[in-house]
Amino acid sequence: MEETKEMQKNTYNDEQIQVLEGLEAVRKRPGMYIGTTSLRGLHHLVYEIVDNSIDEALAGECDCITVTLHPDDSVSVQDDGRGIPAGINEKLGLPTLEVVYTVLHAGGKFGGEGYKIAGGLHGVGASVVNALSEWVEVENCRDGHVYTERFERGAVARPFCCVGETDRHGLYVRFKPDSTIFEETVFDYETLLNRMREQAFLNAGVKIVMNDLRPGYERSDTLHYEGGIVSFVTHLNNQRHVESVHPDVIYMKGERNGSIAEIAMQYNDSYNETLVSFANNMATIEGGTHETGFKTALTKVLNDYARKIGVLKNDDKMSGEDVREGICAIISVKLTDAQFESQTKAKLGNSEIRVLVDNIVTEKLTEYCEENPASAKAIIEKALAANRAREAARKAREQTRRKSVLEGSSLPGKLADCQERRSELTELYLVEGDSAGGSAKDARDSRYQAILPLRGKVLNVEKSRLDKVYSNQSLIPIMQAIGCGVGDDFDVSKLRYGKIIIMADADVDGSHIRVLLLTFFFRHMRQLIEDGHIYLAQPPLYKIHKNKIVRYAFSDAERDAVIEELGGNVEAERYKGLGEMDPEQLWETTMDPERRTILKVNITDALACDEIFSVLMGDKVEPRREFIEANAKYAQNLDI
Ligand code: 28F
Repeated sequence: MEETKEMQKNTYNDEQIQVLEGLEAVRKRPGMYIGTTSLRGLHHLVYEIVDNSIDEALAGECDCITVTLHPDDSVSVQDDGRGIPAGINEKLGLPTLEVVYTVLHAGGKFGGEGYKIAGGLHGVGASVVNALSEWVEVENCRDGHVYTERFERGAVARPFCCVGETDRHGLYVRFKPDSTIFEETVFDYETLLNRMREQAFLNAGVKIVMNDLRPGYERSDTLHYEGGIVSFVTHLNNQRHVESVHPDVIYMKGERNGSIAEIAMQYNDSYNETLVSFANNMATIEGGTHETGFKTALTKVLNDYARKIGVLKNDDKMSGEDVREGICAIISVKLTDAQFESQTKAKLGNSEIRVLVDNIVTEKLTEYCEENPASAKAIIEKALAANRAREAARKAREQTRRKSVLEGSSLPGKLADCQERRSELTELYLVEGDSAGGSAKDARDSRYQAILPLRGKVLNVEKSRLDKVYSNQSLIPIMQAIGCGVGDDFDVSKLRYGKIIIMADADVDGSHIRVLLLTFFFRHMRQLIEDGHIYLAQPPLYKIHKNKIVRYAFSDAERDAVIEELGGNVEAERYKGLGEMDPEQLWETTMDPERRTILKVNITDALACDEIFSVLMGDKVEPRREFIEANAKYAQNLDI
């Protein structure tokens, strides 16, 4: 017996070996634990650590979390919670802090039932961050003592040790992601800020302070919302008019068997639905039972009330889409045993949550309608208007279809189509103006490139009802050429071109057309953006020539560099528009796949994108002016 104990001091026991193997597995296959080693995965490390502080806040033990970006590309997270208990974990014979930082899936398993509520995307926590970091320094303040421990690539580099006394409490963690694992190791402040703001909204009262200490980028922000998700809705509706419907955010909350559901909602005067749901502080972008419960109850309550006050006749019915037109709603549920229908945790599956949310909304929204009849009436008027517009849109869509049948072909007359039929190989250029359209037709490789000149001003769909959109003369040819339908009829398998390239002038009018078209795609064919089918052409700004040498420049800086390079009597002329280029020039600068640059439009953050679209395209002037002033320098290459 004695001998065995001695042995354990010098060698690893079975459990400790498992610990080491666990972290090695994380380093070997990081994607399995954090999804990706791209920039997204890098930021994910911070979220995992912050989640632990949020858990402490949810336990009612932490008020303030500080996230700091340091000049050496490390990041620190500090909270004023209880700190980690200082004792030794019996099973492993290791300090608890070391267990939390070295054992995969520690927390719930080793920490007693139900401690962990906030779950990271993959629910992996501190040990994964440790495994994927060059080093981690932890300072744990608890019961008057300061303890520290250091890890390098997951292994203990300086053992857990008491280093002093303090009257502070809480955990401070600083780590540097491993550059041999991540493709990039420079954090983006804005990305972290957006996530921290979301967490501050979802956890009312928690204060999150962010600091950037990197030279040249110094900055600090404090995120603190006593109103929680009510503040979230106000923030999302900030760019929109709400007074015309109802002035107050409706807030509903309920609890059952340890699960909590909260809903905040407010209609605005737009026609869009902004419904964002969360389970345990993670966005559930594919929805799930909490969203279903909300939608069912909302439709039922509003139909019942409309019938009760006599504005809806017996057989008429408002659909779910009708009652959600112009709604902005946040649904947040917190539960101990969240079940997800997909690996990415994007869809919540717990059926008891559907019942819980349905009950809360049925009870509380009915009560709201009874107590606020004027607001309830305004909401119902809006839903009825949506109902009528949807009916009109259906008729307009049918008419579009019928018309194209009469013409014998469903393709627009102005389209110069390509020969190739396989959409993976084809490109559609949407070209501003007839003269540029003409050049593009002559310039293109007609085997796989199609040209559609745009006629007239593109409709601003942000300000238009569905029936207007579907019957609009500038949009119909685009919808017909692309071929996959819109809205409820959208079917990506019918897509006729793999790349849809917007080619507009590099001036203010061109920017306007780009934004109008992107708004249309974003609102009515969003999947095309999500699947990476929408691109922006990049025509040159300058033509520079010296005798027979001709060069093009795509920015002022590039123009200056080319002038410098060519020296002597160089001439630089600014292109006023695409129409000024002859077909050959257009081909070699903007359309030849071998030489052109095209920007793929991607939705990195659907919420931020939604915000940008409504600021740019909505009808509140003040926020638009502020946005354009703040972003003037980026206006040339708006990257959504
Ligand atoms: C900067 C990141 O990780 N904060 C944390 C706590 C508090 C407790 C805890 C954490 C107990 C047994 C696992 C304290 N007192 N910030 C953080 N704050 N972990 S992590 O407990 C860990 C579990 O093993 C804590 C009483 N209960 C829990």
